[in-house]
Amino acid sequence: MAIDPTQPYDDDNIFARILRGEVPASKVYEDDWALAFHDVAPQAKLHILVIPKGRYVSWDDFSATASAEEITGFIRAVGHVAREHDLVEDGYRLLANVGAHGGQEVPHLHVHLFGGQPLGRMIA
Ligand code: IU
Repeated sequence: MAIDPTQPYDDDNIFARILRGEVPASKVYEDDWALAFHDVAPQAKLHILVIPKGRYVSWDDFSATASAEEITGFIRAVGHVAREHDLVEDGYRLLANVGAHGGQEVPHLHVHLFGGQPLGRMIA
């Protein structure tokens, strides 16, 4: 079910639990600002989720309230993961779903990183 991005952050959401180490995840990268792991239901040959370590429901509160350090650290982490997976030459796609129309299901900001194959032209 789609989430409401205007609701307060839920500390029991699945990605919060992954960040606390309570639920396992197939981690590919971690630093002070971000954690990246393989999506459990990949929609492309390579499908990684990158999440900030802070308590942000979506791109909305992250872009409005995160510190410059958090925003920079998170964006650099996304780029780092793409480079680490040799995706730059062939290209890749980033996607962040927000709320009901975006189809967001997990209420902790996550950027989908798709790659490893031609992805076509799509809006969703
Ligand atoms: P969305 O943007 O909120 O719709 O995407 C949520 C993603 O989280 C989706 O691709 C799921 O397959 C993925 N996911 C996961 O990787 N591990 C989980 O335990 C759960 C969802 I729940």
